[in-house]
Amino acid sequence: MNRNLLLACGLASLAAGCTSSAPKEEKPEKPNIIFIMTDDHSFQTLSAYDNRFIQTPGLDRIANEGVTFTNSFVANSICAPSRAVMLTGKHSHANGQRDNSDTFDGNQQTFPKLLQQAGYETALIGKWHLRSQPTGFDHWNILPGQGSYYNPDFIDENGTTRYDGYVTDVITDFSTDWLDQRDKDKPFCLLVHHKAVHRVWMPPTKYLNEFKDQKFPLPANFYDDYEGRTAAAGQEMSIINDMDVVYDLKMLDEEGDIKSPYRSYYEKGAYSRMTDEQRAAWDAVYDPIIEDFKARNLSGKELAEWKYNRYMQDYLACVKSLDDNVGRLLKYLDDNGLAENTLVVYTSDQGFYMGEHGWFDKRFMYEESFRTPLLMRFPKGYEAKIKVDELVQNIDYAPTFLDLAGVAIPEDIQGESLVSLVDGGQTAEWRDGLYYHYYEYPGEHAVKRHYGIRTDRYKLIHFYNDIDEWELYDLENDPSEMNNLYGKAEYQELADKLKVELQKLQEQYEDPILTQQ
Ligand code: SGN
Ligand code: CA
Repeated sequence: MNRNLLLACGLASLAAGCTSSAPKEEKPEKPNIIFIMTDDHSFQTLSAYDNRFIQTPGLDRIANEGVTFTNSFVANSICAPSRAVMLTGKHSHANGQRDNSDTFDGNQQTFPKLLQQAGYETALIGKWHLRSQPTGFDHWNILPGQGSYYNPDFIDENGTTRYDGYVTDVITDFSTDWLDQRDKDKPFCLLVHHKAVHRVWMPPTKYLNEFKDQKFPLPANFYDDYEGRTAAAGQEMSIINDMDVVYDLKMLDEEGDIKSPYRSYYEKGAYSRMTDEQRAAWDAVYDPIIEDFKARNLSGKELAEWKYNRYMQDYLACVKSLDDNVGRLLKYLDDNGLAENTLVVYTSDQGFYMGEHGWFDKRFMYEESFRTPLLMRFPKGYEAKIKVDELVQNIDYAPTFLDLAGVAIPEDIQGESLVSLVDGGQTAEWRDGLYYHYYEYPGEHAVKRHYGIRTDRYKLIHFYNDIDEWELYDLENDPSEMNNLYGKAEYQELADKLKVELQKLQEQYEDPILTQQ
């Protein structure tokens, strides 16, 4: 078992060899569940995982009082597919949501429906992005599509309504409002699904100055030349080439000297939603940045690094507001006597590049986007304060929730309950390989279709469709995945072995791609 028991043991119990078995409190039979998910939140910007860039005390509280999954991954690193994976506990081919353009089949089995049948009151607030109307929720209030940062529209059964405020605050307000007025005789399951920190990373006005003057260390592979990696070379998610100074980085000068094909998307979409007061606060910070940017007339590496820093400054300010709001929700649970009988889960729909390989966005099976943060604070009675190092994936969330709620896990669910990794220690049979499959090509950011396997040390990826290329990485010696070992004679045996394991996973999960190879 890989659990880091050091964290589990207080000093006193360490002295006693950590065998002390103080009688555990009784577990709640049907604990409440709060499933907080953000959009595009990288583990690099959550201090429980990595504290180089920002401190996130609100989120870290879940880690400190609960479980940090150190090897948490997604099945398909893109929004709508990730959401469908989580709702169903099944890989994308099995739930039908392969990419963002598919419409989720809301008639299928999902964990909210199963919890509802078991007597839970269920609610969904925030980003949904699955096109079809939510099913399995007693209450839902969702953003249309990607939603807006400022004064967002929400859709519920009665139609669309615009609300004042900043989206992360509004979603949290709606969540606590729902908790206030829920049926208190029932256990609840609340999905709090944030828009933040999705592109175009618009911070709340109160945090516009927070990171404004900070410079961040460039990732060592920021100027990656993608040698030996054809698909990586062909992407369109590079900070240098694809990040737009007006659209992404808000350099909307009044004179229109800064040219951009996306100027009006930002101006008419995001920027124009602000109230006069919000816009005045926004301009007070951005106008001097715009003037300075124009005066410097940057190019080459100077421009690239200026873009990287501005991106980080905006992104981190969005994370800060998210962190405040998670802290606020946790405080609500404290103040309302709900902390002890509620599972609190924090995750993102996938990871994100903070300039590694020169990128923003996600999609690839490389570590930064394949991984996702996963923190869980269990209800009383469960072993808490541990790290779990086993390979876990977002197919595992649905069975975990069902398991905790005492609901039988249907046979067709492909994930495994994580409860045994946390409590009970029956981990001998845990998986030693993860399966991944990404489909959105042709599409925005031009990431080729690919599938692959990751073990604790190695990763084998096959890019297919209009190319046929394999990549093999030794994550121990090459954690940044710069050196494709596929095709090298000394790694042939390893590649062959991994191909067999990959095929076994495709058989196990019944991915139809297997028959097309
Ligand atoms: C939008 C973004 C993309 C992003 C996708 C998917 N472009 O289309 O940069 O990759 O969403 O993101 S934007 O111009 O609209 O910002 S996802 O998280 O919803 O899958
Ligand atoms: Ca996303």
